[in-house]
Amino acid sequence: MQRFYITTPIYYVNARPHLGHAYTTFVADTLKRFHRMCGEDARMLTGTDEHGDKIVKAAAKAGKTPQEFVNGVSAEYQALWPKLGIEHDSFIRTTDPAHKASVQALLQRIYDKGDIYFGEYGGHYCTGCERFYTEKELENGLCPQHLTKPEYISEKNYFFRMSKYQGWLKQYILDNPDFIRPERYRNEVLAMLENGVLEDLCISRPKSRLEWGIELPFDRDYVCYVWFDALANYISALGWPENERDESGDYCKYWPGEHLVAKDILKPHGIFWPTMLKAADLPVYRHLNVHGYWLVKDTKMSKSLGNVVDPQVAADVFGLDAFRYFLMREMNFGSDASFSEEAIITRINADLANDLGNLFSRVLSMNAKYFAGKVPALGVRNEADEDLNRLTDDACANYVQLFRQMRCSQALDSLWEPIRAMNKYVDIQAPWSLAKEGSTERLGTVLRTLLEAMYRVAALLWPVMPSSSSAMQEQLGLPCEESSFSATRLDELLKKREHLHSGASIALKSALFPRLEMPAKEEAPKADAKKPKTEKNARGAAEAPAGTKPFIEFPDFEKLDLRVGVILAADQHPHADKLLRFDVDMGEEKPRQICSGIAANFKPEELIGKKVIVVANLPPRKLRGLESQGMILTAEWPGGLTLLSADAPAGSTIR
Ligand code: ME8
Repeated sequence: MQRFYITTPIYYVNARPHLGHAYTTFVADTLKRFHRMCGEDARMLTGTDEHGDKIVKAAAKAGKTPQEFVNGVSAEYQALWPKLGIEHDSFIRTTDPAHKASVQALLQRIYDKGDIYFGEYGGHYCTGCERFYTEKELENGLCPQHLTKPEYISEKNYFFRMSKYQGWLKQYILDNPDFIRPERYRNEVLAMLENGVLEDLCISRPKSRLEWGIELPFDRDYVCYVWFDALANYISALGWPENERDESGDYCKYWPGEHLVAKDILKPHGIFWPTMLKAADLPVYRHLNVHGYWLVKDTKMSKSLGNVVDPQVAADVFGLDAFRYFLMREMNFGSDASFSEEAIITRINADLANDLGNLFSRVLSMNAKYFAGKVPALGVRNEADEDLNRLTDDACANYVQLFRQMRCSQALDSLWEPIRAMNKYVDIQAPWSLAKEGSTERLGTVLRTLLEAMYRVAALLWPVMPSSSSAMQEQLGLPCEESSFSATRLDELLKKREHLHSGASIALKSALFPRLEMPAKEEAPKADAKKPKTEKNARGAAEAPAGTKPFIEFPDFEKLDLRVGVILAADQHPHADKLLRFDVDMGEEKPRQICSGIAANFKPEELIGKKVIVVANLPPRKLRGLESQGMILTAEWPGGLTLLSADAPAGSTIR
């Protein structure tokens, strides 16, 4: 029996699960189900990444010990997945004793081979990324991911001789074109390997700086770098190294597996992990499947921007299967996609309520009306019936092939061809006219042709929408039995055109996907008597009242991100009399440094503790040599100036 092992990243426990985490985990669950449906022995792994600096800081902020803190957030992840219908087979935590032992074994093996050495290192360390950056990698001296200034740290550490494997990895990627897919990410990794020499990887942190990690087996004064620890989860979860040579053990059965990640963690998965495996003489993974980001209003989701989508709320509001369908259909695997209420409602109404739901509803109610809910017999088929069957055959075959290539959105698109064609077929064949004419045999053939094609489509949808697919199969009188999944059954779904039994009772009606109401659009402000009259300019566009700046569009206004900040520290700018320098708490990991030209109006010490309003999404810029990461808003009048304020916690959004 073929085996399929799919993994998600193990998520950091410094944040609560959001749409992005749910997406990757849904894809993994869908792929696992897909491979089960194909008759394979499929297994899925997810888990939580619990060591490192970030976690220590988040725990301290929450007033907990790291262990208490990670237990709490990991439990949230573990509780969420079943609620979202996710059926993972194992959940790994990097604080599990078995994982720790496995990481130590991996380190020891590479150390014994001579590929880990002790050396001195100085670098720019970003706590957000938990990694060192070289001068070249920084953008304007800032971490390219977090736009914060890394700390320069120089210390003795252990290094993995990653550079030794640069040539091998490049050749491996060239020889295995879909090792990293889609292609754009393969090219990105190749570019990383081609642009100069790959540096050795610093894989330790001295305990004097960080205790929360796995001890190096060969030096108890150091803990292991989080990425080295985290990546090993993919094999530690299979019981490696104990069962490395045991054919009946999980490691031999399931490794090498398939990884699923977003583009943010391409480098550790595309470079660190295969070289680590190679150094340990272990086989590399089958494929690294890389997807894009879910954006909200074209912006990356982040806690500080307050635009994080809670997957459980979305599943409750839109329905779990509809939410899953939307995510799988809307994101072209590899590219970014936008999440919005409008987008999900539009998609659900068009594809599920109108196309699929409507098809089931009309065909089942006609069958109830004309055949008392019994499956009608097939008569002679005409060209239109054959066309529909051929289209269904092709679409089903494409669906399976596209799924195997991780092209889930295109796979679903392909399956919607027969669904739309069936709705057209109903319109053209007009069963109601056949009934009126008394053409019972032809009426039966039309409905039976539809019911059969509906069954094949419904059954194939199981990996994406398990409950709805089961409900549809049940309505057609053939309940979905997971125990019957096999390669033969899949082959039948792809090729066999008759599955239902003539005369069997099927559902009399179906109401699967209710249409959703689009939320009322925010109305453009109506010009009324109290508001200043607007003038039209030469092109007929409205002009702003005299004395104000020209009108802007509402979407332009929406781009502004205004936040409440609390001034933690204030002092005179060292090189500019007019500027004050502040540390402002914006509810983020670190306070922001902001410079503001208000030295003539305030003494620095009188502003400490003051709540201010900050434009939070201006790009950082240097003001007389100091970087300013935002702008504090003021109200001004002739001869006076004050700071805008709001009585709300740091980080609150202003709308
Ligand atoms: O990176 N859109 O954990 P993490 C799509 N612990 N997917 C998103 C997303 C978004 N906006 N945001 C997050 C780590 N994800 C490490 C991984 S693995 C050995 C260690 C998903 O909690 C996506 O899968 O930051 C991304 O790769 C992952 O969450 C990052 O999760």
